[in-house]
Amino acid sequence: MIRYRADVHVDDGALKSALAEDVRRGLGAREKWLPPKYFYDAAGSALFERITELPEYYLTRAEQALLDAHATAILGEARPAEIVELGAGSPAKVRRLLAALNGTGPLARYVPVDVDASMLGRAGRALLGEGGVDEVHAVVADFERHLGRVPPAAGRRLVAFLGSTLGNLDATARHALLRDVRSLLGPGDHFLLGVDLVKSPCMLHAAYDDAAGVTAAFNRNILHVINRGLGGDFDAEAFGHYARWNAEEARVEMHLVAAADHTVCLRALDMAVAFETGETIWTESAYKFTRASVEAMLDTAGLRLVRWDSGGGFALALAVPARATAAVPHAA
Ligand code: AVJ
Repeated sequence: MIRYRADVHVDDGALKSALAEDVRRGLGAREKWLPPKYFYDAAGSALFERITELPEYYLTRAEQALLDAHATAILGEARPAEIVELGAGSPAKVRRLLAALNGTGPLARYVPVDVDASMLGRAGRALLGEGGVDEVHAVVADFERHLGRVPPAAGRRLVAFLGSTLGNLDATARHALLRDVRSLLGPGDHFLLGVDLVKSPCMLHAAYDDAAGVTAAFNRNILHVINRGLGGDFDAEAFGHYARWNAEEARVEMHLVAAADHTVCLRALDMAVAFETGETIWTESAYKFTRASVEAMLDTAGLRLVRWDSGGGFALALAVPARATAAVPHAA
């Protein structure tokens, strides 16, 4: 019996042309920007793992504590036969969910969705070896583009989107993603969302500008990714790390700041990018939420909040598909 399978919807060629397109647009703009998904090559993923262990970066520990405390109750409510995990990354989060299933037997199927095929393979095989799940059906795909490719449900479904990854998306992209999530759910299915909460600016700033400089290295790593992918000659050390809390927009903004006037060449794009001293590349937004903002955001996507567990400045929101709204009758 085949217990691990992977459907591949993004290959290296597709990833490379998406990178080329995004960099051409982002670095060609008057206010330069880059999408945060390009942080995560092998080095960037390792740096992110180090970030999760920093004293200032409370998010991962807070979410883990919430999962340890409440996963049994959450899964008792959702009673899933399968878990679809978006932007799965490391198996640490789903492992906590599986541990909470004890007694009700192994999960029939785990469907992780992520662009990193090798990470999915390692995580999938490890989870199968641990016995918490019968079958892993990995979907190598971009969760912002390919949620339509998730295989049909194999039973009652829980879609999980943890780690506050949703916070990287702006309001328009969040809405589109939540609509896609809604269409993955049938009656009786659930959506579990992990979100970071609005809190003191000092704590937020420290979490994104740690004393050991790991977040700075993580931020600069995106320039190495571009150098390798597009034949660039960025000197990552010529950029400083800058993080600011934007209270109006409820987001932490991360930037790279050019230390001097200089020009960078991107061979694969035949593009020269000029920087002035102090000019920035906006590399990430990390939106922060409240219970009210989460409830409203879910609501406009056809999802209804049914459970809210918060602590340590973080929250787990459990939602179900809202009843279809009645069709508006024709005016007489
Ligand atoms: C993985 C998107 C949740 O926004 O906190 C960590 C990435 N950026 N430090 C976050 C990140 C800077 C992280 N997420």
